[in-house]
Amino acid sequence: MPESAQSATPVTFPPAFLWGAATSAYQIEGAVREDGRTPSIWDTFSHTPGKTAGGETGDIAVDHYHRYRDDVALMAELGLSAYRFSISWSRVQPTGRGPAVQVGLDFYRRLVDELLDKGIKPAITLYHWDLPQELEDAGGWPERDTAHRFAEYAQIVGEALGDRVEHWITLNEPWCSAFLGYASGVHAPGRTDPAASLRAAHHLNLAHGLGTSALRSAMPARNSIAISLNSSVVRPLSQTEADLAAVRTIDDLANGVFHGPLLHGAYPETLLASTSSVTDWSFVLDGDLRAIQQPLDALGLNYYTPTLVSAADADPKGPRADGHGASSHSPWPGADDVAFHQTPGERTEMGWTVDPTGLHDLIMRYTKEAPGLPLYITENGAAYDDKPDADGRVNDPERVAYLHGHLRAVRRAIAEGADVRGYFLWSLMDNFEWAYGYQKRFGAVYVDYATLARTPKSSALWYAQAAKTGTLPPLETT
Ligand code: IFM
Repeated sequence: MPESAQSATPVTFPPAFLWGAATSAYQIEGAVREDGRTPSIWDTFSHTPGKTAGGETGDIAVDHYHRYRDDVALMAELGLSAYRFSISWSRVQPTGRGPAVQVGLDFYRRLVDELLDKGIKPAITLYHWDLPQELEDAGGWPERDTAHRFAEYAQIVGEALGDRVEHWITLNEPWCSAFLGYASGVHAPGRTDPAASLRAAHHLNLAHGLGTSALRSAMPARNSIAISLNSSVVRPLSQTEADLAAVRTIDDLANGVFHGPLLHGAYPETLLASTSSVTDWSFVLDGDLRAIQQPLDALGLNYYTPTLVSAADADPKGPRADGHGASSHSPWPGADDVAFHQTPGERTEMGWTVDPTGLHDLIMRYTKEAPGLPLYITENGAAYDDKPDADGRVNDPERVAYLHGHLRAVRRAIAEGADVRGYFLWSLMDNFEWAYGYQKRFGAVYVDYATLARTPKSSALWYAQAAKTGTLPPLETT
């Protein structure tokens, strides 16, 4: 039976399950020049002509910096038990090094206090792609020093907020930072250098390891430290040896490059072999792998859609259908012999196929790969072309069905023994969708970009009912 199918049996989650929503700083805060904040790579990138749809930027975004109290009140009305947000590094440490700006930290102190006051657990992501521009000017993630700078920043934020925030995530989707930022260039800083992207991946791993140690030294031991990976569910077009080899190549570049060192203390041999024409990996220094493999308290999984691959046919230069934006440069170093295919089925506004079985498979994979490690779904959601009706209501039945199907997949995995402790829908509200600007709406809450007014969509009301009761409401009540 498909995951999205109805069933008469109520789908109920464990009582302690966290019902959350997620956002990130650059996508929602705005106020980019206030209180000492300096540009991040995303300010620079979005202000560079031709980099984002319509030249849109996060200058104002959805003005959360000024409206955070109302946004938290809305979360409380929706019955959320947790809220995942990220810290803008350059608001806290404008040059990416040295002492913190207290006024920058104060914004996050107020946000955290507001959340705690409403009984909502804050979950902090330290890095969601907005590297201080000064650090990029010094070489960015391909430079080893950036990992040390991250550890210093983690220490500052851990000391400031570790007494009241239990859930910590070092990095969000380092795959995007490394490969969309430095290989395909569709994300900031927009570089197209495959060797640099692999260096970046390693230094992001190192940043996670050094940052985790810094957080542990700065905070009470009860706090949980995790990383959020956008681990791909990579499937073969056919069962031929060549297509299965293509799966191996992409799985290594999407997943193994991170979970190898994080969970097992080594990069996969097959990854080192498939990328040998790109780099010799001599940037991995003695002791790095030990520094990276810090004990984790949890693993965050971000899932949207599966990836379908095969061995490349005679025309490997044809359009790539890997769903990661338009660029003539591949985000997959050393994988020119792999072709990407659209998975069949219904698609979201991003062109991403709706397939909850991928989420189930991902959870079960990490249940086996990292036995005993609690899992959180730190992002899952869909963009649709939502519009208010004549009465100002925003009805988004497709998103309700998406959430319903994926939450059922999570519940099925729990029933099969997976330790999934919470789910954060992406996103709380419509926001700046990176290179797509404001054209893709992922929010459960609609934002009118002319007035910045917030209106919960029908999916937010559906999700609120699930959060408040711990049971998925049937689809027909929405
Ligand atoms: O909006 C992004 C988010 O910042 C990271 N994960 C994927 C989302 C949708 O593209």
